[in-house]
Amino acid sequence: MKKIMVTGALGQIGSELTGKLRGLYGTDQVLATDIRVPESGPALDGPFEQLDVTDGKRMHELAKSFGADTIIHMAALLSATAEKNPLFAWNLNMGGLVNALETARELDLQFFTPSSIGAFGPSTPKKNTPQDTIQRPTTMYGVNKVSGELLCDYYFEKFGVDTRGVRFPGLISYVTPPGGGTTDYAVDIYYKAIEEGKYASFIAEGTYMDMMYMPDALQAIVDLMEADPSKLTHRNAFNVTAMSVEPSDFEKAIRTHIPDFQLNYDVDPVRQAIAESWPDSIDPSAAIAEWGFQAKYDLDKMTADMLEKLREKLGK
Ligand code: AKB
Repeated sequence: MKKIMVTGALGQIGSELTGKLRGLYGTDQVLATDIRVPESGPALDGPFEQLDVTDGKRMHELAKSFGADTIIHMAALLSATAEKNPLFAWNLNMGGLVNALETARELDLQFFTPSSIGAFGPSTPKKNTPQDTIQRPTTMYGVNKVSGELLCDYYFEKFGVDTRGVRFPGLISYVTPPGGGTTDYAVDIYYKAIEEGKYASFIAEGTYMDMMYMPDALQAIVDLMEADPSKLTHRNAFNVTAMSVEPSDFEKAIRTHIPDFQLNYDVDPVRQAIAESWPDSIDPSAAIAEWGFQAKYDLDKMTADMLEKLREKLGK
């Protein structure tokens, strides 16, 4: 990875990934693109172009004129938003992905895109979900993610595009809030703990999902992209996770720093149903074996860092 184009660079992952890649490979080596145009902020510290990922011609032109050797395709709608407007989600998530894969094929670029725990469904084994298993998701987001995993495999097998990817769990970060995800409660809870000392979770007590702190997610992308291709059996859609947690686990962890913190529940049936269709915990052993994946943050370490950084950010 030397000249990298990032789509969705203002999103939850893209905004931090762009900064990390610029730190590693040089500011001018990373072209940030997004459908939105920021007035200020880190995306503008280096090259930035507006890009609607459904416009394949412009995507190709931007990658070509930048001289990219890698495309990291992050632009996508998350699970809860996709469920509200499934056809739009299909067009954006799949249309954007096909355009990015075609750009990679035409210009011979290395390629990364994330899949998700949302690629699993109710008939998938729920605990320690294997790398290779039943994938019959019941959400549009999940349908997009499984289709995307297969499409990335296809572009590798058929055209030799160096496609790589992981199945991300819920990602937790103090920098850019997520939007429209089922796991977003795990970010909201930290903001509300500091701002109000209490939080009403839209996910019910006892609902386990995998989560990961953003620094580990960013490192996973870099490590997978730099991995020796001869060691990769799976290439796309590696299970990665740092913890399997439910809302009251966050409550306990936050209370060690904010003893009066109160957690209540105001369950959203739509997001609860999505969460229940996903695994409780996934098995990352293929990622560990094939490219040395490891997460540095567990729940307690992440909570301490989140609260410290959020207090600085919110001035509390
Ligand atoms: C979502 O909740 O939609 C995402 C995901 C797990 O892919 N955070």
